Amino acid sequence: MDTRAALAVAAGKPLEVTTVQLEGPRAGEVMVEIKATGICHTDEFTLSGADPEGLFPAILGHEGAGVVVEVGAGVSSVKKGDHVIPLYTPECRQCPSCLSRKTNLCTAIRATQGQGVMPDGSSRFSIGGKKLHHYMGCSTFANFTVLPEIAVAKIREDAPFDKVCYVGCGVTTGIGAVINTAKVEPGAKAVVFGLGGIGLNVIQGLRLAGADMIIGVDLNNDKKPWGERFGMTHFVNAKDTGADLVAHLVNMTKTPADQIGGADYTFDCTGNVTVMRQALECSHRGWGVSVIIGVAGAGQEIATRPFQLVTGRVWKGTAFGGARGRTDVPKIVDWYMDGKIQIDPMITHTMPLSDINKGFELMHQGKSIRSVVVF
Ligand code: NAD
Ligand code: 022
Ligand code: ZN
Repeated sequence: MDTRAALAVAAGKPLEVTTVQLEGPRAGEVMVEIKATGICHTDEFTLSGADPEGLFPAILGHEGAGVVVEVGAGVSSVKKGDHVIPLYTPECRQCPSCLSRKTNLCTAIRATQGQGVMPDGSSRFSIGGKKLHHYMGCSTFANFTVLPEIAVAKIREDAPFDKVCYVGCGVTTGIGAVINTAKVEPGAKAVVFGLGGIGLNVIQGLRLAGADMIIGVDLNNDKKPWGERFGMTHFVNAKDTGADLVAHLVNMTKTPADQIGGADYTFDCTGNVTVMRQALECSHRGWGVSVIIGVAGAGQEIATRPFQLVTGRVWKGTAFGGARGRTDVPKIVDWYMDGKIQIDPMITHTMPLSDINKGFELMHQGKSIRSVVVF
C-alpha cells in the first residue's frame, strides 16, 4: 500500500514529505496507523549526520501513538482496532535480559533494529522499488508503519493520541529515570541538570515520588517558570555560578544537621559530559546517586576522580527510563488520564506532516519543549 511519510533522504538534508510504499505485516508483526508523533533529539541527531550509526534513506521518528490496522500470523497480544504506542525498547519477556528482571534492555530484536530492518532482516518500506530503512524499530514519521508485536504497548482507547505519543519517549524516560532507575524515596533532595523535554519530566517524576527539594539547573532563565510549573523548588542558572556550580549546589543542600551537603539524587538531562561530572560531584558523599539520561555526542568520554566513587557516590545510566515498555507504558498513560502527571503544557507546538521540518527548526532553536505532528 501507499502511505505518506517524511523521508530522510541523506544526512544533513531536510526531510522530504512524500508517498512511500509499505508492505503488510509478516508473522509476529503488526501494522499501525500512526495518529501522532513527537519530534525528539535523537531524530535530529541522526538526520544531522552526527550519529555514526545513522542509516539513509530512512523513515525516522520513534515517539508515536496509533491504532492497529492489521496483524500478521501468530500475533496474539494485540488485535485490529487496539490503540498502541510503538516501543524503541521492546519487551519480549523471554530473552535473558527480560527474564533477569535486572534490565529493560530486551535483546530479542536488538541486532536487526540497529541495522534498520525488521527481525527477519528485510524492510517493509520502499520508494519506487528502492528499499528504505526503518528507524529505532519504530519509523513513526509515516502515517502507517509495521512493527514487531513485542514492540507495541497496548493502551486505553480514551487517551488522546496527540498527547500520549510523548509517552513513547520523553515522558517515560524522565519519569522512569526517577522511579525505576534512581528509585527516589519521599523526602529526597534532587538536582536536575537541563530543563528541556526530558528534565521537566524528571521534575514531575520527582514530585510524584515525594521529593522535598528539587533544584533545577539550566543556562537559560526562561526555563525557571517551566521548572516551577512541574514541581521545581529552586532554580540555579549555571552561568551565574560559573566554576563554583558544584560547591553552590552542595551548599544549597546543607542543613544544620548535615554540614557535608550534596543531593541524594542528581540527573543529567543535557548530554554534556562536563555537566555529567558536575552532576556526580554535587551528589552526597556516601550515598548520592547520579543518573545519566542525556546522550552524548559520538566519541565523548566522562571523567571524575575515583575518590568521588570510593567515597560512596554511584554513577548510573538509563535507557527509556528503565521502563519495560509493554508493562509500564500503559500505566504511565493511566497516570496521565488520572491527572497524576501532566503532558499537555509540554506540547508547545503541533503541526501537520507537511510542516515537520518546522518542528525540527523549533527544536534546533530551543523554542519548543515538544513539537507533535498530527496525521
Ligand atoms: P532539550 O534540548 O529540550 O533540553 C536540554 C536543556 O539543557 C536545555 O534547556 C538547555 O538549555 C540545557 N542545557 C544545555 N547545556 C547545559 C549546561 N551546560 N548546563 C545546564 N543546562 C544546560 O533536550 P531534551 O529533549 O530534554 O533531551 C535531553 C537529553 O536526553 C538529550 O541528550 C537526549 O538525547 C537525551 N535522551 C535520552 C534518553 C534515554 O533513554 N537515555 C531518552 C530521551 C532523550
Ligand atoms: C531516545 N533516545 C534519545 C532520545 N530519544 C535514546 C537513544 C539511545 C538509547 C535510548 C534512548 C539507548 C540507550 C542504550 C541503547 N540505546 C542500546 C540498547 C541496546 O543495545 O540494547 C539505543 C536504543 C535503540 C537504538 C540505539 C540505541 C536503535 O534502535 N537504533 C534503545
Ligand atoms: Zn526520543
